[in-house]
Amino acid sequence: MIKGNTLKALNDQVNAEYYSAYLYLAMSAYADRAGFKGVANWLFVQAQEEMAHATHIYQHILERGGTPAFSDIKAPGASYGSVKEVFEKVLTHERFVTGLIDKIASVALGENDHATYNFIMWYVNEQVEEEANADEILSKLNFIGDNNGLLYNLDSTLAARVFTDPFAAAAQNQQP
Ligand code: OFO
Repeated sequence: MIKGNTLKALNDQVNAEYYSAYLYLAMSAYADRAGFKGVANWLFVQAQEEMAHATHIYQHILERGGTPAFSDIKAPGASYGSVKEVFEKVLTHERFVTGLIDKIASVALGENDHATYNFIMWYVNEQVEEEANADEILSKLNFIGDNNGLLYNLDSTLAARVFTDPFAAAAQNQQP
């Protein structure tokens, strides 16, 4: 049975994951309107991943006998000055989320909830990837500078990203 502080931290994280989805949708909309369809695609896929994270944590709360609690999702900022600014904000946000995930791990251990600790380790690893992905794109943008041709190439590369449900394989393994 899940305990109070761990339950609160997980419920807060469901909200944070939905906020992440909102944020990336807002960024995706900016990129789309600005003509960067590949960047818009990358961010839209990122938003889909965040929603998958939110529902995965929600399911863990239920599985551990907790009650999901819902709170307002903050509106994200919607105006950006450049694609580079977008990815600077993606990286800053993912670093912030890493801090939230680390805190859940500490709270779960403090309440002897090894099941939640084990569960949240997936996110600890995921955050390494989330930060690295944003960092890699930002490094490329720093290299590109004002070169529109290179920016166009990067946009084309980001158009190839496709959403794959990170939990689909695990769900299939649970089928009888
Ligand atoms: Fe849910 O990983 Fe980004 O925020």
